[in-house]
Amino acid sequence: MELSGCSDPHLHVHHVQAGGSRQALGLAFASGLAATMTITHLLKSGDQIICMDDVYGGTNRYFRRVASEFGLKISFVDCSKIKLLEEAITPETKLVWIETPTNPRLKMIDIEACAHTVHKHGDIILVVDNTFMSAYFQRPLALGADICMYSATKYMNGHSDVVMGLVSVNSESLHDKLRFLQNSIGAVPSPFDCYLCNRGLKTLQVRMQKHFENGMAVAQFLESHPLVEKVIYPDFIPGLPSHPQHELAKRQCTGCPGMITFYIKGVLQHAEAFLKNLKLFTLAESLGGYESLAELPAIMTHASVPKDHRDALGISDTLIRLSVGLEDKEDLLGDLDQALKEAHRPNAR
Ligand code: P1T
Repeated sequence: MELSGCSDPHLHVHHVQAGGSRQALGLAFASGLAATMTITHLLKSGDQIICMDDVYGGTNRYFRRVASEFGLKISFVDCSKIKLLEEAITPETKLVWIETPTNPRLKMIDIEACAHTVHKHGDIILVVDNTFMSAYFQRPLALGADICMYSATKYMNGHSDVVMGLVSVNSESLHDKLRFLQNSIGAVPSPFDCYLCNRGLKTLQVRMQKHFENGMAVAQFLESHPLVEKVIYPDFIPGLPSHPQHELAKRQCTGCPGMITFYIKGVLQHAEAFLKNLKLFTLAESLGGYESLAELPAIMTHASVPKDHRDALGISDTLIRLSVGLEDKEDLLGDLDQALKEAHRPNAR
């Protein structure tokens, strides 16, 4: 993938599909959310959006509190259960929005099965937010999605110094509609951000391999840690039974990023003490950069999701999300170990 025409904010993204045979058409946006908003403008008042129930908190907030004000109907559905998706589709459904793996619960969704179900019903657009996997590990268009979207702020740029969104499509007419909307709305990135993102994309392959390696090491370490309740990682590790859908992960993706969520033993105070005591991991939102980050979705990235919705998804006060970076593996494990022990030290909180 290459961003071209950096002096022109209406960028083309040339995205070579898996196998290298087909070129997708792409557009770059001012942010991931700017891409989301522009895609949503394809719809009109009265149309229905079906959105995966577990998505980035900002996507949930945008659909629920902004798009709905413009007359769009929003339904949150667990699309990892294809039957539920099928049942939710109505004649008004015009867009199905999924993330896989989801943010933050890392549920996997079968993209091919979703595309099959959605396209049976006519002109519904299937969007896959591919932010977590990046173009390196997962190719949604090749699996039948209509739009592949990225917050390039994360892995695609990888250096935590750009805010940008990317979209790729196979259809020229869809591309032209999105390009018109992008131009009309003004949701364009700056030339300098395009320059930086191009720089980041050049090392996507080596970065993703290292995120994969470090992520697996951290998942394995946490899995066996006595102060950890449960680890969620769509693993590729034989014998690590942490994810119920790892067969799907193996079929659909060629690797895993450094995103791990886990439940720390104890209560909110233990989670807070753990985060406070981390030295190498930085307490921050965002993800996918070279540096390791940790956060508490319930009060940070997903605080805007209503509490009953969070509870139903299992986004509890002890659910911690890690974005494992490119640092030395042993340093990362050492930091997690000392912070877990510190959080559980009597009188430490
Ligand atoms: O931050 P922005 O470039 O606007 O992208 C929004 C976005 C879209 N999709 C996914 C899956 C995301 O994770 C995000 C942004 N997420 C965070 C900032 C976060 O910490 O989860």
